Amino acid sequence: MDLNLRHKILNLDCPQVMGILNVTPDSFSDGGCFVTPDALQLQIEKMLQAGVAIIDVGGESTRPGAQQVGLAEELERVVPCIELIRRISDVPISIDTSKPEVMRAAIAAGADMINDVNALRAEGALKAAAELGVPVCLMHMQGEPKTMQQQPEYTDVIQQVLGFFVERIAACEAAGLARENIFLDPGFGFGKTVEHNFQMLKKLELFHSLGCPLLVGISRKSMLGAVTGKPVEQRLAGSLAAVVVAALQGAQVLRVHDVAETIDALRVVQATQMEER
Ligand code: 7PM
Repeated sequence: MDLNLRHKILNLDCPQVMGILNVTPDSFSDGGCFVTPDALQLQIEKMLQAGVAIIDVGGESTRPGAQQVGLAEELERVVPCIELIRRISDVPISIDTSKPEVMRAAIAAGADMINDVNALRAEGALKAAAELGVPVCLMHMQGEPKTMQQQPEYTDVIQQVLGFFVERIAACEAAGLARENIFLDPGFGFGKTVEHNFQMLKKLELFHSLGCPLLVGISRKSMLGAVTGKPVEQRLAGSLAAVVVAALQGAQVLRVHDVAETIDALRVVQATQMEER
């Protein structure tokens, strides 16, 4: 199965790594240390060197409890960053946003796909994505970033997330988006308890039932802190274990902070899965 991105074709038969590039001064894992152009370029080059498949550029902090970012500020953060990547590489770029104006500006600046934690539910987002005609990632979130971790409740988290996907895929198709351009993401940490998150990771395979490729973002998240007792800057080993669990269940794209380390872990998974062994 291949995915057509404007700057490259991505082979989804082996797990691909999406590197996180936060351009937010308050981003939780990186403490805003990528916001100067030099530091940003260094981080981009590091990911490229490691062999990243997609770079996910985000200028709006989606951290639980985070304040919303204004349109002008978000544009000022992400557009120069996308232009910078495009000057040095043809690596596929994803824009992490919920705002239709940012989607349009990012794609015009050279981005190739849309990653929306709001699953194109914002006013005008569905229309923008359909007109742009690029692949999209629909992520599940219960509630809103400000309050979603207050009391997440499900009777059956997997069935409810699947039900949400069914509804959003239908909305996307009605708006003219092609189904082969839709990634699904269960949204680890977005309106879920630690238990909900591990139920989803354990049965991740079930999310393949709708026929769309899966994108998983689990890197450094608090569910890993909950079982290792480690603060965010010491969650690499936990993150790699979680990525392996997801890859063994066929997750096609893994969204991570630590690109080089994740690629090594996935190479070991792939070597184990080679036909001739
Ligand atoms: C706190 C909690 C800070 C979560 C930052 C985050 C995802 C995403 C994010 C994801 C997709 C992070 C997240 N998470 N997009 N954006 N899937 N598609 O770890 O899981 O960067 S923000």
